[in-house]
Amino acid sequence: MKREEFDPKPAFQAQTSTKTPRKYQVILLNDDYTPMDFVVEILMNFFNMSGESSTQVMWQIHTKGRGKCGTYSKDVAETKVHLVNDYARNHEHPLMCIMEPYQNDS
Ligand code: TYC
Repeated sequence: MKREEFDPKPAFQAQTSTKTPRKYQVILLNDDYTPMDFVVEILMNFFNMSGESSTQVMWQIHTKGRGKCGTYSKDVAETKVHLVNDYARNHEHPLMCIMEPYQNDS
């Protein structure tokens, strides 16, 4: 091979990503049946909120239709969503927990 034909770049370059991984927001949705105390208990036990913050967030969900519980990595958000929905179903409440990609401006 002539010197000028030699391409020093490897055909495949190992991905050394410096991008920060996407975060996800865990959200609770309002419904007409889940008791308020149960929602406060969920916020305290699964999202480590104080009694006061839990009560505020519960009221926000009750009046606005939805509320943020926290922002986590994908794995942690998925786990929280599963744990909360399973816990609610085991107690026969229709409470819905979902996750959404975190938007910086939201
Ligand atoms: N709206 C429910 C009620 O009046 C309370 C509630 C709050 C339910 C928050 C779900 O995510 C929720 N009992």
